[in-house]
Amino acid sequence: MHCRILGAPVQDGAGRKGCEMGPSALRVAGLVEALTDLGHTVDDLGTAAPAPVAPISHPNTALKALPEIAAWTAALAEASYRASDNAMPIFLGGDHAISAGTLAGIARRAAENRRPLFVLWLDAHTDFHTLDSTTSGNLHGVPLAYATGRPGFEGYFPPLAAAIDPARVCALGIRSVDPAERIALNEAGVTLYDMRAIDEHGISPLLRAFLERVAEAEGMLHVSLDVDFLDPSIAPAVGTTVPGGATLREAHLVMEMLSDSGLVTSLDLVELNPFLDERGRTATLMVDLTASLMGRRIMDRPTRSY
Ligand code: B3U
Ligand code: MN
Ligand code: MN
Repeated sequence: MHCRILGAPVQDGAGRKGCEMGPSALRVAGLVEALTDLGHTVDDLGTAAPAPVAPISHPNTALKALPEIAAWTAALAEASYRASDNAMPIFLGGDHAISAGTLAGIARRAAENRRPLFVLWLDAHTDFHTLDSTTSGNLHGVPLAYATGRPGFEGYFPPLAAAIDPARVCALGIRSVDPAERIALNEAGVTLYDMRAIDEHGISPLLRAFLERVAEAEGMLHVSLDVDFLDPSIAPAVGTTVPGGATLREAHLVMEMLSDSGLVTSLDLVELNPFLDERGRTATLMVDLTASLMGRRIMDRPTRSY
């Protein structure tokens, strides 16, 4: 596969500073080498820059860094649209606010290709707030709402070339949902598998059902991997740790199933805060998970499922 990697050092969307260093840490942890070792070609596009920042005011006074995040969203929407032309883009966050831009650009690409776009959101959170409903004001909590065309972003974030159908979104690993998000998620028809669903059924049948839908529709599939999808005991480098996350084995299994499916067309690696890491272990884990998604296997023969 031909991969294009793009650094998006955004940190103003998160409550704690440090995600700006995420792209560097992922590179230092050997992302490019891991991909080339697997036989992929890699074009490192370097580091994105925000569009010019213009002042914006909004009635929700809790909002933090709205002009900055709007500027990043505009730049990343354009950059991700370009990076997804006949290649698999991998976006290195940066906090999860980068996905407002990456999803907008990928949705435009999918519309142009006349293919439905599906999104797998691997996260403790649903990031389904609008600019009006967020109480923390941290804009890493809004990208999925924006990209699925929820109202309230008009005049603040750039207009969407194409909105993603929320019925084509699957959120997996969820264990922290705010009341306003809960109501909106139910109305929107997002498929949501929380930790209870994972515990009751196992992660693989849940993911398999979603992948079957993507395959059936001949869709494109964007995967957005938030570090806090993982349990904090294995991935401490994130500002918003939530206990009870995916285990190492669950996370690798998800990545291997995604790889087997051959359906993934773009990827975000987000929320890595290297300032909070322990000797690079979270950055290394994110690279290892990416390698599993891109074809690394324990054995070089198909795994039997009985
Ligand atoms: N829903 C909360 C918490 C949160 C969302 N995303 C992260 N944290 N990383 C909020 O602030 O919007
Ligand atoms: Mn997130
Ligand atoms: Mn999260």
